[in-house]
Amino acid sequence: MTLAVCCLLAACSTKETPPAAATQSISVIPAPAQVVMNPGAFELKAATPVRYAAGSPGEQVASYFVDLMQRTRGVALTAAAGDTDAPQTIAFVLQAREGSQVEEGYSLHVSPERILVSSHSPRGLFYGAVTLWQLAASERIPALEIEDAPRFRWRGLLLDSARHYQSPQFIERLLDTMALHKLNVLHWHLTDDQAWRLEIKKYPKLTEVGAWRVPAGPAAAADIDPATKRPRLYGGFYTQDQVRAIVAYAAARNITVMPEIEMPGHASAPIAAYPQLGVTGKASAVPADWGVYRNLYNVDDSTFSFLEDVLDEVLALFPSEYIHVGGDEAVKDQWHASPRVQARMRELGVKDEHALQSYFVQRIEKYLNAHGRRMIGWDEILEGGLAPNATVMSWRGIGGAVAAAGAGHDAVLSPAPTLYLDNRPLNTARPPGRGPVVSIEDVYRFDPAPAELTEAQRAHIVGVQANLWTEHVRTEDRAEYMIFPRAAAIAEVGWSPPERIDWQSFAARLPDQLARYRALGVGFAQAPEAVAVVPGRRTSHELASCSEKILLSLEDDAPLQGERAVFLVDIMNPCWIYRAADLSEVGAIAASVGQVPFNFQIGDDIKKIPLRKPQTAAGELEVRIDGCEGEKIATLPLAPATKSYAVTELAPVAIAKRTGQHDLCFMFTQAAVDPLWVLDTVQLVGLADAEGGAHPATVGNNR
Ligand code: TNX
Repeated sequence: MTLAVCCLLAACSTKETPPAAATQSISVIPAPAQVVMNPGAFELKAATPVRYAAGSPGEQVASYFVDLMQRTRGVALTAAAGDTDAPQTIAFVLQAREGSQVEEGYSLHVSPERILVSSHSPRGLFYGAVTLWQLAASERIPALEIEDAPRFRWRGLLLDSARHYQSPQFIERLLDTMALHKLNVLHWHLTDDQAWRLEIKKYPKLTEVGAWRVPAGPAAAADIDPATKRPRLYGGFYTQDQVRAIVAYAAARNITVMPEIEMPGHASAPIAAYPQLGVTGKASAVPADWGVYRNLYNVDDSTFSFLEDVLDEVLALFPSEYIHVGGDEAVKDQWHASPRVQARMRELGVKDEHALQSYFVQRIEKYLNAHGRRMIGWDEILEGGLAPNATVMSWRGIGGAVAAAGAGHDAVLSPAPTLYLDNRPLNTARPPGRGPVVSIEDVYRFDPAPAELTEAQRAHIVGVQANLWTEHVRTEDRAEYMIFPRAAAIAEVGWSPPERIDWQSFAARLPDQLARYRALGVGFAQAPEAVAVVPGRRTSHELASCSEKILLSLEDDAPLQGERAVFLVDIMNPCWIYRAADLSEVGAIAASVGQVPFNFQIGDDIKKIPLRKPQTAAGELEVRIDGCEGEKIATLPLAPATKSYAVTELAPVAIAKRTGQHDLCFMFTQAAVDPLWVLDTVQLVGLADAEGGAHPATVGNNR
């Protein structure tokens, strides 16, 4: 054996990963790369000095740590410059380190005598402080040695502030909590069809017009603003001063705020503000539907000048190396139909609309590169030819990342549905969002090193990101609920080495993470307390959906103030099944129903929604037995519900006596898709009640 090999082996054996049991005895998320437990503990007291070398970056980190301890543990430590080698101190020390120079790495040594957090970078020091804060849940901090560094350099979270607006205060709190997960990229989705939220000085109408919309539906249309005598507008935007403050706040927590300015699609709001940017030239209001609009930017030079002007202001605000330009879901119909766009395509010599999107994106990339930045876009930017230096954010599964990495490009993994936090987090909960459940375990089990990739291609995976889209996430409380604790799972996937990824271990550490959220005042999802079941009554979330084409947990559009109902509905096929209903003692069926605006841009798919012929003008709720093709056993007229924007209890309808268990199928008849009728609850009314003509036992509803 040569000397070199000996050394190599020796180096390996000192770095040998300790047995899993050693890491499990501390409760840190994300799990550190290497932990060695030692005997004894450091006793933390309020009098324990927190030290850093005068004038070093340790100062900022030390005061961050002290503040955190005060806020969350009520311990009043004091940070000061001084001797970082003194006994019974906590020291934050920036030191040149040999060996691995991973930018965000750190060491944390706890002995009964002292605590030393050291790193060769301020970032690493910061993460060491975060780990120490997690360990300092009690006064006895176990003696140990941690050597830690992230697996990926991109550990992101997307916040969609376009579909719904969140306050700067909320965003700062989110940044705070992200930092405590060692997440380091906030992907800020600032523009979309439904809003433009970033102040651009040169184009004031982007926010004067583009940041405001009339929400969908009759309840909002009837909500007249006394000041304007028009329907009240929903919206808001971020001033450049606010953005600068947010970016600085993030930077102090080692988070890069990466803006996304969508193009060439998802652009209805800017086109509403400046119709000359669009293809049709027609003026229209900022729309309030979800889904995919056909509106695209045109490809005139003046439009590129506009985008470059916007980017100039964006670059001045955001130091982020990467600028996200969207690129997703740009349906090409308008470009295809426009003689002007087609003429421009011939001039440019591009063969089809995909190639035109590629031209569009490459032109923007050149501009960004010339200004020292890198471009990133959703995986559609691969279509028609990828811009030469672009990084791909893979959302339609991981195929985009595989293709990008194969072509030598970097990629971030952010696949739907696994890393899409707009999906419901728990089966037992009914927040508005996408219907299919993505549990914390689903997120945790996401593999960022897919077998489809060769070793060389894996090197192009720069990281992972979870996305909170907010079509159905109207409030800040709900945003937190959707993000946490699933963000803890993505944080560990992005940070911890593969040999530390262990669901059982993570699940065992989760209760401590939830305790941290409580200490921080951060909302999170957890299984609700068991609610008393009203016999025979089920909410839409407790029924089976007949299909899951576009399954949504959809919030009612009314009432405008106060609590609203939430319905689980497949908007492509509103149809529910009450499985194995025991009808032996049932004399009648009652239901509560809602109607919501059909505000979904789904293109020609709208023709696929089945419409069943109504018997009366208002339509009916029909109940069939033994499946949806079975005999109709009850018909509940919708007329009483047409007058209410919110939920209406329909009177029970008697059914013929039956025995045994049957699947009951609930479908509406209606002449048009809008409004969308939805089931809130169904109730099987006992024979005694039904015969007495009584209404069903009063039900608490699911609001
Ligand atoms: C698809 S993800 C989108 C978003 C939606 C999201 C959830 C991506 C690049 N585009 O515009 O918000 O689904 O509905």
